[in-house]
Amino acid sequence: MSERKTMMWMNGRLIEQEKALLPFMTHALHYGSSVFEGIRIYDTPKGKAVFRLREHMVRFLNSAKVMCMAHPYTIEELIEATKLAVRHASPDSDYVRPLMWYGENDENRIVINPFKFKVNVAIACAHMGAYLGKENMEKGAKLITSSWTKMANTSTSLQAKIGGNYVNSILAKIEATQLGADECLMLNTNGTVAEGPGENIFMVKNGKLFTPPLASGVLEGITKDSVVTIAQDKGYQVIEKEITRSEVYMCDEFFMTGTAAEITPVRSLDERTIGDGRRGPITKVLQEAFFEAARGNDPRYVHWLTPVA
Ligand code: PPE
Repeated sequence: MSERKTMMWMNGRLIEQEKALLPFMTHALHYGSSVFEGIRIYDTPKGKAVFRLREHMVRFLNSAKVMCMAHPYTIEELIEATKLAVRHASPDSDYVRPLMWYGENDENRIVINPFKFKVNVAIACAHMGAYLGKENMEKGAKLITSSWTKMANTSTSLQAKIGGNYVNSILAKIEATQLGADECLMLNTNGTVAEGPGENIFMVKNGKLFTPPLASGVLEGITKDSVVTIAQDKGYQVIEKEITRSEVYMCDEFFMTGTAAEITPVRSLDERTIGDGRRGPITKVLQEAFFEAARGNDPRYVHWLTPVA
């Protein structure tokens, strides 16, 4: 067994992850005032590569902007920092977690206003594996509709990946787990389908793909964008429209997309079997094409990969 320490990047330098201890008065710990990203690392014929790194860093900086976080980093510096962190990560790492958060203030004051609090930035790597279980990548996940409504676009910035937003996802995930489901589907305040706790969603009906627009209360997913690109390149029509819960019961195929979830098929929602109750044919085509792209085997999409070697 290797004794190698797990390294991460924090505030400009590489440190041992076990030494990244945070003060109790960290603002983000009390109020969720952090922003984050999740990025995949794939093994490609040219070694380890980071998938759509620049797009993730653009969203990271936009999330920080929404939270009015003042930090000294350019996108180029954060890209280099990520590459450095990945190079020093343990070999089983397949996921990167950049995090920016409001830390302490100098006066040890407890206040919601974050402006006097120091902004920290860190990038750590970890092993993620198959987010909703390896066998569900073929079998399909079992979903319930959450009794928790997805927060509204008027309650918070849903296009920013803000730590505190995820309390909504945590409550939904707890419910799904307690009820024996793999994951849940969240409806928005209008009662239409938004997304999963950490995934965008796609419905297939009569050979066409449907996915909810940003107005439905969803994160602008980078995996979603990859799937739309691949699907359109294969000649499928992709339509953004509001989707009802019943439409999902009656659709031909349903799948979830996300950096962690990649493309995970769904076999049932609220005990209603979707399609044939397993990964549908279009889902399979898109899932295989996605992995070919992510693993650097499709020249059309190699620009999505940043080699780290
Ligand atoms: N919606 C939400 C709410 C979300 O958190 C994610 C990513 C997505 C959609 C898909 O976005 P993208 O990764 O850009 O395709 N969720 C991240 C966090 C998961 C976690 O458990 O932590 C992820 O997939 O990395």
